[in-house]
Amino acid sequence: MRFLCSSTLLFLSLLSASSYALDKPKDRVILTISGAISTTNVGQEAQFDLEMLQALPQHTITTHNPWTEGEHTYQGFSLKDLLDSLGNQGTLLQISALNQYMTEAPLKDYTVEGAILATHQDGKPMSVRKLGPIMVIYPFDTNNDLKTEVYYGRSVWQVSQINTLIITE
Ligand SMILES: Nc1nc2c(c(=O)[nH]1)N[C@H]1C(S)=C(S)[C@@H](COP(=O)(O)O)O[C@H]1N2
Ligand SMILES: [Mo]
Repeated sequence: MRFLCSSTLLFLSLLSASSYALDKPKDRVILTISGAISTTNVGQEAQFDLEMLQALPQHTITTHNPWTEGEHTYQGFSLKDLLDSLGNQGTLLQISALNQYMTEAPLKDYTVEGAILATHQDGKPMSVRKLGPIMVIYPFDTNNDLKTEVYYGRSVWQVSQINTLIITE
């Protein structure tokens, strides 16, 4: 009996350790996170399909931006919410796009500056042709300080991969 109990407990704790990890994506993977994270679902990475990203708290920003005509409402998630759920320790992000563009941005941009990772424009999923499936959107219309090359350069569209780095100063 004692053996049964302890082996059952061992089994349950192994089960919870492995199932604590993220679900695996069921659909096309649109975002892969790597680097200083502790929760993964495929090898050392955390991979997400659109449905998994839509399960995160959603935020909207209504703004113009230099790459699209007119004002639009962008909906998506906060990168901080996503990274917190993965046990992230990194403070610097390397954000890569489908066209191999890569830039670095501090995680602070997603808290202090209020950027979101948009998956929807005016309620519709963003196609690759419309700079999707994921685009970094800053609230340009409510903060003129964002209208600089620094933030334009961090406005990555067609985002596909994010690596997080621990930077010690
Ligand atoms: N996917 C992707 N996003 C990108 C870029 C890019 O080449 N690919 N260029 C960045 C840079 S450096 C700037 S300044 C702005 C503006 O690019 P544009 O002047 O080519 O429109 O988009 C940023 N986002
Ligand atoms: Mo740029």
